[in-house]
Amino acid sequence: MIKLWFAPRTRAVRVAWLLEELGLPYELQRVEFEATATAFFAQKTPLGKLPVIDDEGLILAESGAIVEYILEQYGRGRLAPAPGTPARARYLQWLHFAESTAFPPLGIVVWMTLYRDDAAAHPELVQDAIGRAASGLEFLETHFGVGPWLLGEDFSAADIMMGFTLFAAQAVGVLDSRFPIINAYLSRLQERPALQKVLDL
Ligand SMILES: N[C@@H](CCC(=O)N[C@@H](CS)C(=O)NCC(=O)O)C(=O)O
Repeated sequence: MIKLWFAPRTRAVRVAWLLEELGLPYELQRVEFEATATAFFAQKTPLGKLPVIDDEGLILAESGAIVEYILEQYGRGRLAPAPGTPARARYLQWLHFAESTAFPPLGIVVWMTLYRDDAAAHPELVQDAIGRAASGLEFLETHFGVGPWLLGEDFSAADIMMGFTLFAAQAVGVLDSRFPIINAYLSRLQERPALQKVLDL
């Protein structure tokens, strides 16, 4: 059974959400999130970060890699279009956009305003990160498509990756009324029973 090191409001939410959507059994190893301004890899997990999984001795970090690994091993074709299809290309774009492009400026805002105590001394840095975070959201708002999910009618793991990024954008106040399409999308995500279960963990 997969063991998941988990703390609420961290990227571990993505993995628990995926496991719930797939209906896979898993063991939750709860840890207290260590918020720190100076050190990284300081979480009480085998690789110092959240999330980490242990699948029968295979220890893995990186939420996107974990999501892809679980789908390859246990997905049986669910929650991801087949390789070689046009939908797969779009799936890969959003899966990686969520963590690689949209999240980094949000991470800087969180780091500056929550973990450090000198944000007031660097307003230009915070404003720059907020501006870049908003640009990422503009890209998503513009290229979202017809919905209801990123790939249209088919909910996929790309929605799970993006959902957590949008929670962070909402938490730092970037996801405001400039983004009606994304706000409606986030509301739909929040209605999914699998996510509701994870938000209660
Ligand atoms: N790109 C990684 C980021 C992992 C990450 O930074 N996780 C945060 C929690 S959401 C963490 O462990 N922060 C503490 C640290 O960096 O030491 C992923 O998607 O898993």
